[in-house]
Amino acid sequence: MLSGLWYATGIGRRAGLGVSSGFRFVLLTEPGSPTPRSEIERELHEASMSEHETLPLSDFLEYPQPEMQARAEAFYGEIRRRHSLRDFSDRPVPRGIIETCIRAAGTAPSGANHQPWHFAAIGDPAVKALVREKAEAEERAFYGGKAGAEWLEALAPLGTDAEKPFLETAPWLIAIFAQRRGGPEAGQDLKNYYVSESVGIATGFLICALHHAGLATLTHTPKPMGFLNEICGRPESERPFVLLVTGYPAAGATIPRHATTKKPLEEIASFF
Ligand code: IYR
Repeated sequence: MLSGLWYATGIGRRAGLGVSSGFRFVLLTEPGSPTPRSEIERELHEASMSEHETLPLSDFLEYPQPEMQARAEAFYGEIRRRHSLRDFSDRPVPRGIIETCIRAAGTAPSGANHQPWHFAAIGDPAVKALVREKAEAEERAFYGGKAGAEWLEALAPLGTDAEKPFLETAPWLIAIFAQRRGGPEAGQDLKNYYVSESVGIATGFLICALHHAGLATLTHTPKPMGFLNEICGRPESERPFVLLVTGYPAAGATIPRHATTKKPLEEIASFF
């Protein structure tokens, strides 16, 4: 009989404290208690795990299996039409579309649900011009030799160079920042976990959301891109993760053939 345990949980409930408001168990055992401490601690752990609030899973949709297969194929058909684009049109894209796509990205799973990301959407032509200026300065050094021969050779089939006119032409640049510290609620300063993984997943969601909405994208990574902190007014504790360029393709836009060859299933997957 774990009287200490039940006493502690009883206090928590009476005081109306939930786990989310920082409830802590206090071990209240008499010296010489017949229950070993390790057992009490195990019970306390289990009790604290079951203290978290739950909701019924109410929005899962189940499909008959043939429909699942058809849906999987339809999505594959959709996503394989996404290509990294460098020839953007200056045709405007309403801010509301970008906002909704960012909301979609914000639903991504993250370490301890800390959502360690910030999306700075740049539509102001003067700010885009500044981003272009700073990015091209870094890229000139990169393509001028800083990258090293092997990297430049790997990039050759893409035909990229230090000129980044799309940074001004495209209607939106979304600078994505990874937050080392934060928390599940705004204004917190806790340690974040699996930051790169989380921000990578959210970026993937954003790319899919923009594509699904009918926009082209480019994951652009000027290196280094610390200048984005200054331009976007983000603190040093945030690391620029990627600059996502989005908008409509220019008339007659092309893509490098090299980027369209994808590894077959047999090469990228194994089943056990
Ligand atoms: N940051 C450069 C170089 C570049 C690097 C990789 I890896 C790419 O897949 C593409 C480009 C640039 O954006 O041009």
